[in-house]
Amino acid sequence: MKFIKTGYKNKIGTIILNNPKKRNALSTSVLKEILDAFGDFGKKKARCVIIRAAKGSKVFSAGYDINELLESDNDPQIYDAPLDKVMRTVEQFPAPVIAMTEGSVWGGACELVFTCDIIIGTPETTLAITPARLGVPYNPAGMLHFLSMLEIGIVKEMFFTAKPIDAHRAHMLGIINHVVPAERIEKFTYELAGTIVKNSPLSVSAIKEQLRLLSQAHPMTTETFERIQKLREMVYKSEDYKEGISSFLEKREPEFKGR
Ligand code: YXS
Repeated sequence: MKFIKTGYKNKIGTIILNNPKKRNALSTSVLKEILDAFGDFGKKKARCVIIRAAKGSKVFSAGYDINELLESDNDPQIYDAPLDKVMRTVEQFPAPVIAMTEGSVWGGACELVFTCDIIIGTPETTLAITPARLGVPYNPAGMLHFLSMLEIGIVKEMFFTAKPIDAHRAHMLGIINHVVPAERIEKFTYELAGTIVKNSPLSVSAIKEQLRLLSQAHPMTTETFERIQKLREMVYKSEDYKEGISSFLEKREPEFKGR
C-alpha cells in the first residue's frame, strides 16, 4: 500500500495514514486503501481497529483531497463517494474503531473521526469542519454525524467559522474521550483496545450496531429531503464553490460573492 501502512496484532488492526507530503489528504487512492484494510481486518475478525497518523504527526489529515473536488462537476459528496463509503464502513464494521488523533484534523477527516466509536487525542489535537472556508456544500448524512455528537449551537459555530476547536474544548464537549500527552497516547490507545478485545466480540459487535441504528433514527419527510437536496445543489452549482477550491489551490484568500 502506498498511502497507508497497516498492522494486525492481538486481534487489533492498525491503519496509519502515511502521506505526510500531502498532509494525509483523503484522495480516492488513500480511501480505497483504507477500504481494503478494513476488508482484510474483517476477514481476520479483528476485534478493534485503530486509525492514526504516523507518530508525532502535526497533521492527522487535511481532509478531502481538494484537487479532486473540482474534478467532480456535480455534487462532491454523494452516497457512493469514496469518503462516504469509508465512513459507512467504519460505522458498520463489526468491532469498535478508535481514532487516535495526533495533530490537526480537517474537513472530511473531521467527519471521519466523528464516525469512529472512540476518539483519543493529545493536547495538540484540533478539529475543524471547513466547507464554508472553501465554498463547498455539505450533505445531510454528514451533518447528522455532527448533530448526533454535539448541540446544534456548537455544530453551527464549527460550520460557520470553519475554525479548529482545540483538544481541551473538544474533550469538554464530549467529542474526544481522552486527552493524553503525545508521548503516552500510543500505549494508552492500545491498552484501551486491549480491554475491548478481551470482551465478548459478539456482544460488543451487537451493541455497536444497536447504538448505530438507535442514534440514526431521525424521521424525515420527503419534502424535507427535497429541500436539503435543493440547498446542496444551489451551493455546488455556484461560482463560490469553484472560487473556494481554486483559491486554495492557488494559495490565495478566497473572494466569495455569494452567488
Ligand atoms: O503545495 P504542495 O504540492 O506542497 O501541497 C501542499 C498542499 O496543497 C497539500 N494539501 C492538500 N492537498 C489536497 N487536499 C488538501 N485538503 C490538502 N491540504 C494540504 O499538502 C501540501 C502541504 O500543505 P501546506 O503547505 O498547506 O502544509 P502546512 O503544514 O503549512 O498546513 C497544513 C494544513 C492542513 C493546515 C493546510 O495544508 C491546510 O489548511 N489544508 C487544507 C485544510 C482544509 O481546508 N481541508 C478541507 C478539505 S475539503 C473537505 O474536507 C470537505 C469537502 S469540507 O470542506 O466540506 O469539509
